[in-house]
Amino acid sequence: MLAEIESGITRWPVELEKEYLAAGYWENRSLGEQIFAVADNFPQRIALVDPDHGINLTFAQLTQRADATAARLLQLGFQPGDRAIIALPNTASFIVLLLGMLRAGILPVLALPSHRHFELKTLASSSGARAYISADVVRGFDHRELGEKLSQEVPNLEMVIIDGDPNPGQLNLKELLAAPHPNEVEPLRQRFDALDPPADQPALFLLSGGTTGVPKLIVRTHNDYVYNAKASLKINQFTHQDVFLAVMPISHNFPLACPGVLGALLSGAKTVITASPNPQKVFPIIKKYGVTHTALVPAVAQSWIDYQQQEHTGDLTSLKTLQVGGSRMPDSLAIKVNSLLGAQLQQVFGMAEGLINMTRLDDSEVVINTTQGRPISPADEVRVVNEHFEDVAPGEEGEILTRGPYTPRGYFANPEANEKSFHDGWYASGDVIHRRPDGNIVVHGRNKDIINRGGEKISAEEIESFIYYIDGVSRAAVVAMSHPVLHEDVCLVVELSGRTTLTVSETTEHLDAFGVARFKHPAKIIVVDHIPMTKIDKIDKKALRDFVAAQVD
Ligand code: OOB
Repeated sequence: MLAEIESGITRWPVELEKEYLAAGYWENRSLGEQIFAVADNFPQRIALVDPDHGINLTFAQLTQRADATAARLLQLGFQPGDRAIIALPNTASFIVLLLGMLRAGILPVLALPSHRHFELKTLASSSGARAYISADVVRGFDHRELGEKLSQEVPNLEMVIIDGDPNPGQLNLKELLAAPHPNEVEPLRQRFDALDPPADQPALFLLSGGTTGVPKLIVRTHNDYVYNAKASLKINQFTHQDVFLAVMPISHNFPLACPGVLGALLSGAKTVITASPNPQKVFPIIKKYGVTHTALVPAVAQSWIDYQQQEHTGDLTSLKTLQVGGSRMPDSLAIKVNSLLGAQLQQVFGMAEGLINMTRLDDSEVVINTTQGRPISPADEVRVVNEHFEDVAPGEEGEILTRGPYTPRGYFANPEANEKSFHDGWYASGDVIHRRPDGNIVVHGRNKDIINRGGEKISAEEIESFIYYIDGVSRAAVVAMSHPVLHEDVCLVVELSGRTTLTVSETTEHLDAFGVARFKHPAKIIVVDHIPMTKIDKIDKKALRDFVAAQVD
């Protein structure tokens, strides 16, 4: 059934697959089946709360809706193995849909509502998705129109499914997600229990925060992704009495599966899902629902701490663990978490490509506040290497390589990217780290040409390629500049000929015309006579970053 995509997938070596199974890291049970088995133990417990839309679903209601959704999707003509892009904001609908797709064996491609025409067109083509699923209007942007355009341009994208008010010819997500008639519940359950997809097959596609112009797809199998969530759960001592708050976009691996929403579902715990991380909105939600765990990027953690420091109004007593990751948390911020938010900090250094590192809850303060933790699985392998892929001496700085039971061996159908990022099965994330004698990792920087804007990764090359279309730009370089809240933002340095200025509003207009997501647009432009070059005539990004830092600070 999955023959069409099988050729794009790099599997683990067969011997290793056997080892992971024998050791119990892989359980040979699908994600949907495992969540349903847990739900059977807690049918009347609340699984999902969406305070933005007044939705409360018990585990029984959630699983029943998921099966009904699965049936309606198949009725529309989807087949197991088909792909569909989800670009929904954080809502209960997203989770019901995700579970429904897992039950039907339809593979979600997890995009963001901030993605625009450029990203989505590329994704729709590379994934072969048959549908684009989004909300009608998000932050003033009309996704129905975008969906129409995409479906006209990409032949495989036949359906546009809208949460809200669809345009003519588009489908209404709410109708797909509605509860089944009571008579249908049992037959649907039996039907989809029987259709359970093999656990060594793909469950979903994540996007890589990668360095090249084309968003790369990461295939996560049921076996590896269940383990991702369960290994994270084990370290977090998360139980069915805990409450997880999903506040960062759940298309990201971190709030989805580390342990995140999937971990909460697999524990029989409650998930509260909301779209805005604004502390004024979120703090009352934490209090009302007794949230115990959440996952944030440092920029959001900082906004919570600042707010609490200024307003002293948040009752966060229920909060036990605050996970922070996605970009390097400054040590100076880490030390404030416990005293100001009253929660134990857990630093998380992870990647959609697999490897997750976490500080442990009982680690010393020094470890928790100054390191990014250690791998969550005993089967994770980590090397620290120099530019020739030779191991550096213990404790020395180098680039991290990793492989393991939840780190796939290649991107989907992208031999060029695999050549660059995978070496003999080892994934090279491009992060520069050192490992302390106790095994904890400290992230120092990176050898990859990206900007990490508050946790969202932006490829410099991608933005540069669009800037070159602007008349009068003779050379362009995109680099990170420091930002007080996001820690990094996008700075464009240009050499011009035939024009003397280039403004941010001009580049915004230009990038909008290409349909490039707004979060990737330059926030500052510096015009120079000469962009520094290396001896081999490449742009010297390091010198440029130093130059920009001197200009901006
Ligand atoms: C998470 O995943 P991605 O795929 O969006 O980004 C991965 C990259 C890493 O290679 C690294 O460059 C950076 O994000 N990163 C960190 C970090 N956590 C991620 N850099 C420094 N310190 C950290 N704590 O960002 C992600 C996935 C799962 C869990 C957590 C984060």
